[in-house]
Amino acid sequence: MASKKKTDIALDKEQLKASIVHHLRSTLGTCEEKASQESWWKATAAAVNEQVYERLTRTQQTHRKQDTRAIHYLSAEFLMGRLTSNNLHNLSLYKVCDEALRELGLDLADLCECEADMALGNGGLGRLAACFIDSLATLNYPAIGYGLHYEHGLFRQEIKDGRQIERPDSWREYGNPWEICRPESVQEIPLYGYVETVFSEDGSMKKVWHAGRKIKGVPWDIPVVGFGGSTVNILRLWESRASEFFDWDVFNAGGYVDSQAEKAQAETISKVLYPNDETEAGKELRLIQQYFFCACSIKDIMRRYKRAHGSDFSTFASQVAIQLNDTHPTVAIPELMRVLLDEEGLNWDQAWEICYQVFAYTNHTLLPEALEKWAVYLFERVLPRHLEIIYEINRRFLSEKVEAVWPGDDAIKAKLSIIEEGDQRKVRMGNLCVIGSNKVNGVAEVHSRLVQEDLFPEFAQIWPNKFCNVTNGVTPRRWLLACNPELASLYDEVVGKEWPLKLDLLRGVLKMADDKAFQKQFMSIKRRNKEKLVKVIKAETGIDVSAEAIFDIQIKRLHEYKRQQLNLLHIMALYRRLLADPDYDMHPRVFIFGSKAAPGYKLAKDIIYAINKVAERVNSDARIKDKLKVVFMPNYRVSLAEKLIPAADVSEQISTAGYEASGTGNMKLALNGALTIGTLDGANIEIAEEAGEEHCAIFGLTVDEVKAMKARGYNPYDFYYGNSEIKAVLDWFDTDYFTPGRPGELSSIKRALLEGGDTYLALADFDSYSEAHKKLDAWYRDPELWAKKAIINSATMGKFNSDRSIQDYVDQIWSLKSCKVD
Ligand code: 26Q
Repeated sequence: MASKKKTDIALDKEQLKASIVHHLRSTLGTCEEKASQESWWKATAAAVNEQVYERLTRTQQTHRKQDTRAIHYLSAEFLMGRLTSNNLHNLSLYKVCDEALRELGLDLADLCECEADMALGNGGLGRLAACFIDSLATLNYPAIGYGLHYEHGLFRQEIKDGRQIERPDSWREYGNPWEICRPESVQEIPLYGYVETVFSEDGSMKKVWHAGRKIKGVPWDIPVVGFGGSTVNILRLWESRASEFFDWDVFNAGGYVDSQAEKAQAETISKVLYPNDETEAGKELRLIQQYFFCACSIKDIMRRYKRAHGSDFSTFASQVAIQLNDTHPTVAIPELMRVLLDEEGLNWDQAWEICYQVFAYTNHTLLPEALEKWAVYLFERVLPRHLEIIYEINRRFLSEKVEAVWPGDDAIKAKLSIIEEGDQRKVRMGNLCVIGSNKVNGVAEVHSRLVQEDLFPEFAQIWPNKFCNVTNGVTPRRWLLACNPELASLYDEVVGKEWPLKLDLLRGVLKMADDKAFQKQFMSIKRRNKEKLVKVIKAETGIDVSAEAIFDIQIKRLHEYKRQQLNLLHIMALYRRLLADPDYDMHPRVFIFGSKAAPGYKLAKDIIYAINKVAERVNSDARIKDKLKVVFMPNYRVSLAEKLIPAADVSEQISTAGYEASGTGNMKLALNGALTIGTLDGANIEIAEEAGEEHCAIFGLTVDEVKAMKARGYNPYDFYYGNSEIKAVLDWFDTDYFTPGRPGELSSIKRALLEGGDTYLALADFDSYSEAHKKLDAWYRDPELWAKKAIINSATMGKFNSDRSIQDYVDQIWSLKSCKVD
């Protein structure tokens, strides 16, 4: 700080102004007269960081002094988005900073726009991890997030002639003020090579892994500021570098160019995030990424433990909890075994007991193609010692656990084995996770039930108490307080300012749901949020939409099971109805999509193309008098979600029942006053329970009905020939109505729904979806009824605070103690 002494923790406007100007000059090397917005933003971040670092140091001192048990959250993805406004809010500095900057002639919201999103994740799973570390810090739990410091996050999406183009994301090209490099905590990670069995004179045997390569792991710490600001935890992301040792060897041998190639190879590991959100055929680089960040993290955990406890591992499991965010970090299990056995000299039983106590696993998907498997030959080449350890884990599991329950049953053994036999033998990471963890959880009630009953039924029979549920949540600080400031201050007035910590307090708003004046206030906030979005839509797409219309929003990754194609079919049906009957009675609607497709997922990209082509045709058709508009917002990401969600009237949550593990966008949208049109899937079920099913537009087959229909043998042609509207809409895809002069460009969608068998039952749910939309339309035309339902939805979302999820993890799985930092 420029003027006051460094340890001052509260900050007033004048101090903040002075600090920002000080950093503009001495950190950014510029001055008020010529500084760019970018420099002002970085100077502001630097001023805020003075507060952050002070609290970070205090947090670490407190945790070290009290030698607390901590949770280590391992995740290949952390979808953090922007940090500036979040950090200011969590430090209670947003308002002061806003005023300080205004007096300097600047606008805080504009400066926040300078920040690139930290898009180190694909979607739900990565964003969940980000909400969870926010909640952990807010609740003062000792916690650290571990992941990969990708140079390029999720690709930037451009839309060219209606098609998705992927461009590299370079979030830190011009520096990121929120990360701190920690060279003092670098790790060295072995890869490849072979395992030697060494016998010592006393007859004991030891395994020595002679690595073929070594990679350096450089940690970057992102401070995670809890709401209220007392605890600042860290997110530690590992960047891969060439190890100097190896470079030097090659270099001395005259291989300067080769050494550069080796360097490039090493740096490839953390170069880019895999953009697939459900599947990816076993790529070597992906396995190395996973091992790299897990091995760095385990070494880091070991170092910290040994600093406090030396080589006495008897308290390791009471100090360390490790959560595996899906199967992506599974290799941490055999890695911890390897370290305990080969490096610390524990015997198998001691090492296994520790591992089993330490690990827990969260499952995020039931899709069979999303369950990770690695070819045994690949594993053997990259991680030879780990494969040996996995074989031994498997041998003991099959001969002790499985044999005890199903003696002599080889079929069951084959099914539960970590190794899948066949032409190509594979390591099943899901099975390894379940066997090596003391708890396994799903992410919504129905999902957790299916994890036990359909995905891992035999494991649940062996260990009935291992399986549990933790319903997902979202941080209300980012997803209401920061993104919807007007609604946030309205709630401050009604229920007081504690709701960002105790979201259940919003139920206090229920008493106002029938109050006409309150309804007006609530809906005028929605209206202003919509007007802001109208401008964003115009700027990003050139499309004119009216805030009078219903804003109907589907924002999520593009996947057949999420059924954007069902939404599109319905839009086309509406369009057809409007063309057939110019007086067709409906309130004007704007359908808004935001979605990225995995680059190799052909049909998903075709659906994006179809949405854009239908949009072009509909938006320019004067005959329908602006009753229908379709908008595809390019490059959907956290910072765009923050603009879309507060402006939504309708939230599309239309996955085939049994396929969406939970969903979290559904929670954010309802919290901001959108009504859900949704299936009884994932957390939709719990949302409808909280809000009351009568305040949602629930439609479609249930989980059991989906199963029954599939068991009977679902035939999409029954719906094609049995429903003239479905037939007409599907046949439209074969014409050139939306792609003038180029018929057939959209036919792949029709094909997938008919010849392809309509795996996700879009046609089966079409009618009931269409009826649900009619219901919403009727509700909207009664403004008081709509306002009441919107208020009730928002006011009843308290359960979906990620603080509640974290408390559930603490109570059921982690048993942590909250640790107040003075
Ligand atoms: C796997 C192998 C190779 C490459 C990539 C992947 C991969 C990457 C990301 C597989 C899955 C994911 C992400 C899954 C995901 O986001 N699942 C979502 O998790 C949310 C949080 O629990 C749920 O709300 C969603 O329902 C679920 O779809």
